[in-house]
Amino acid sequence: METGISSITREVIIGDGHPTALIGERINPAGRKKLQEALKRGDLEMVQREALSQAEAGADILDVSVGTFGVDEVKLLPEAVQLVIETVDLPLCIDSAYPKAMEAALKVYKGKPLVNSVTGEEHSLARVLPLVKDYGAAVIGLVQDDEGIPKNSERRLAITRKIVERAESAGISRRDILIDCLTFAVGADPTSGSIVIDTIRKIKAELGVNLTLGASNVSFGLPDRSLLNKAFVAMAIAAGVTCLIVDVAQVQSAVLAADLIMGRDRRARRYIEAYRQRQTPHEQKE
Ligand code: THG
Repeated sequence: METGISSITREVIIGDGHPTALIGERINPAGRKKLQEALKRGDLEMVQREALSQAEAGADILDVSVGTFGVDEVKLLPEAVQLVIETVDLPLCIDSAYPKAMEAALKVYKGKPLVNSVTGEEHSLARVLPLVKDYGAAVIGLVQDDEGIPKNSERRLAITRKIVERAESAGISRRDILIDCLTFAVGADPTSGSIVIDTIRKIKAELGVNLTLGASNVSFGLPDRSLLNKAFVAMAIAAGVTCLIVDVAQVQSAVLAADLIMGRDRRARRYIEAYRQRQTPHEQKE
């Protein structure tokens, strides 16, 4: 199963046998006061800087979210998308809970983006799936429905079945669906990590779709977040995710290691190349 996402000039293939695709999470005001204030003023300079630094760090795709209190997303999201596509040539993952803002952003995008996201809730399926179809996008499906987010993998799998069925009947190919098993902080609920790992395995075995994960949520509120995030991305890759929404600079080393261990980096080419780039000129001489 392969999902293709594209900008005008680049295509990223998500699937087994390919390196884990990394979606840079940092164009997102959640938990970031300065970015929130800038977005409220309509100032997109930080957005542009985050686009450049994440591309430099090796992101394959960039998530773009401007959702915060006091921002008109219908106006600002397309402006942010426009600026990011003028700044870097990576494909984008357009992140908004508002279908109107999503549509405004899809209108300015060029290529095949990822829509983040649809849920199993009726209102979401009804509004978002037609947009995905009309604009020829791919979509992230979240395992949430009108009853909420289930605490067990069987019901998360059932919501996935529903999303896949409804997307297929809306004319969207199964290839263009990525399922996100939804990560919550392990500091708040000690079962939230294992539910995700368990659900990934079940969905992969039954439906074969590509899977993504907003992995950084696992470490909210705990010290040494990067250690937890790195351990979690490695486990998620072993369980079968093919794409991750992460702080790329933070977890890339763990992703490269996990990809190599899981046979997704033939002849260790990417791992060795990254290792070489980390060496100082002095060490390289030896
Ligand atoms: N699934 C999908 N989309 C998502 C998420 C998901 N989009 C949003 C989010 N979750 C993923 N993005 C982030 C972005 C930032 C952080 C976590 C997830 C984060 N921010 C720090 C904080 O809040 O403490 C601040 C970072 C900083 O200051 O540098 O952790 O799950 N489909």
